[in-house]
Amino acid sequence: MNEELQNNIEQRGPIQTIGVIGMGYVGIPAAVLFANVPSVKMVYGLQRNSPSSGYKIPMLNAGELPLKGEEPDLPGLLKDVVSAKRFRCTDDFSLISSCDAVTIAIQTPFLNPQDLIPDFSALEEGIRQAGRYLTKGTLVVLESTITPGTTIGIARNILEKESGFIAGKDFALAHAPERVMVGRLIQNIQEHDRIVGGIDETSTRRARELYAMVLTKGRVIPMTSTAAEVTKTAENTFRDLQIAAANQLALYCEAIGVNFYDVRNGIDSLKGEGITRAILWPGAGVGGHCLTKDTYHLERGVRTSGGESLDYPSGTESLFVTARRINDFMPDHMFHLLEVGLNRIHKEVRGSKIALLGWAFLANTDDARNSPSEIFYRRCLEAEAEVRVHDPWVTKWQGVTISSSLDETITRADVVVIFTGHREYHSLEPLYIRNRTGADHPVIIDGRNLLNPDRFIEAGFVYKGIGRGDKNNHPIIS
Ligand code: SAJ
Repeated sequence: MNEELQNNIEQRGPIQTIGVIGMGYVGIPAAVLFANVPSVKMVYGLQRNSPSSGYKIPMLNAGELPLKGEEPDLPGLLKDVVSAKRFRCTDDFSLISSCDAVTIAIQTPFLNPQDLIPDFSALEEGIRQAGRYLTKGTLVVLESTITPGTTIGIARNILEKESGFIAGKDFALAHAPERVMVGRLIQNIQEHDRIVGGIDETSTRRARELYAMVLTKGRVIPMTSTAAEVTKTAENTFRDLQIAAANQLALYCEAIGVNFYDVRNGIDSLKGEGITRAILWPGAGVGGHCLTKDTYHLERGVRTSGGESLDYPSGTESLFVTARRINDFMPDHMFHLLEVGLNRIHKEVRGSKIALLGWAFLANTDDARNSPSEIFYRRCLEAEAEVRVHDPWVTKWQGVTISSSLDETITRADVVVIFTGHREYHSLEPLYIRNRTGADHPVIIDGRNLLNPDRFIEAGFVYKGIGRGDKNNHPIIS
C-alpha cells in the first residue's frame, strides 16, 4: 500500500462527485448509472462542444438520448437523474477539480484502415483535460480500449505533466475496459464482470470502490492496469480468432465438397469434462469497431510495452494477425463465389446487375462501421458491375445509395448476394426472387447461411453458400 496516496484518498472520503469524459455509447450509460447511486451526489458528463458532438450537451440536459436504437432502461434513467439534478452534461472541464473520480471513455478509431494505427488524439485530449483540473486524491480511470502499456505509459505521462502531480502518490490511476454492446448498454455495465486494473494496489482498490457501486450481477476482477489492457484486447482477439477458425474450416469444406454445418454439428457433439470446442460461425466477413482493431492493439502492445522481447517462431506471422487476414478475406471469397456463380450461366461480373442485401456489419442493427459489405461493394464497382444495396436498418451511408425496398433492389438483378443476417432475409422465397429478377437462372449467394439451398436449386437458381461444399456445384435445374 502506498501510504501517501491512501492518505490523499482518505482525505477525500467516499466517492460522491464523478466526472465522465466522453458522452458516447460508453460514457452516457456509465454516467447515468453512477448518478443513480444514492450515495453519489453529482455526476458531470464532460463533452467537448465540437461541431460533430456539441449537440449532445443540450440534448442530454433536456433528458434526451443522443444514441440510436433501443436501449432498455437508459431513457428513463437519464430523465430521472436529470430531473433530480444529479447529472449534468457540460463542456466546462474545470468541474473536474470538484470530482473524486474521473472516467474517460473516448474511442480510438483507426487513422485509416490501411495502416491500422489508432487515432489517439481525441483520447489524449480527454486525458489532458483531466490532468489540467486534477486535484489530490482523485481517481482517474481509462475505459476506452487501448494498446497494452498505455495507462502506465502515455496516459500517466500526460496526467502527471498537466497536473504536476505524481500518479500512485497524489492521484490514483486505473484501466477498467468497457464491455458494453449496443442494445444492452445498461444491462452489460451492471451484469458483466468488470476488469479493474490499477497502476498499483491502492489505485485498484479505489477503482474497485467506484465500479462496485453500479454492479448488480457482475463482480470486480482486479489485476494490474497492463493486464487489464491485455485482457480487453485479447478477449476480442480470441473472438476474432474463433471466427477465423470457422471461416477457414468453411473454406476447406467448400474445397473438399462437404457441408460445414454437418461438420460443425459433428465436432460440437464431442462433449465431456473439460472438453471444449467453441466453434463459431463462418460468414461473409467480420466488421465493427471492436474485432477489426483490437487484435492490432494487442500486437502493438507486445512490441511497445517495453517488457521482455517476444520469443516467437522466427519468420512466422502472428496467429492473431493471420486470423484477421482470413476474416478480411471473406468478402473476397464472396466475390469469388459471385464470379463462379455467374460463370455457370455464362455471364461475367462486368455489366452484371447485383442486389447486395445487407450493409450493416451486424444482423438486425444499423451499425455499419467497417462493414464487410463495403469491401465487396467496392470490388464489384471496380469490376464494372451495377450494384444496388438494400438494408432495412441502415438508411444512409457516405457515397452509397441504400434502398429500403427489397422489390426495387432485386428487380432485374442477375445475382442476389446476402451479406448481413438481418431477420428480413430469412424468409426470402425463390419464387419471389425469380419473379422480381425475371431471370431463368438467378444466382443466389448466401453469406450467412440463412436459406435452404435445395429450395432455390429446385427453383432453377444457381446457389452458392459459405461452407456449403455439398451444394455449391449442384446441377442447374431447367
Ligand atoms: N461474426 C461472424 N461469426 C460469428 C460471430 C460474429 O462472422 O460467429 C461477425 C459478425 O457478423 C460481425 C463481426 O463478426 O460482422 C463482429 O460481430 P460481434 O458479434 O463480435 O459484434 P461486435 O463487433 O459488436 O463485438 C462486441 C464485442 N463487445 C465489446 O467489445 C464490448 C465483443 O467482445 C462481444 O463478444 C460481442 O460484441 C458479442 O458477443 O456480442
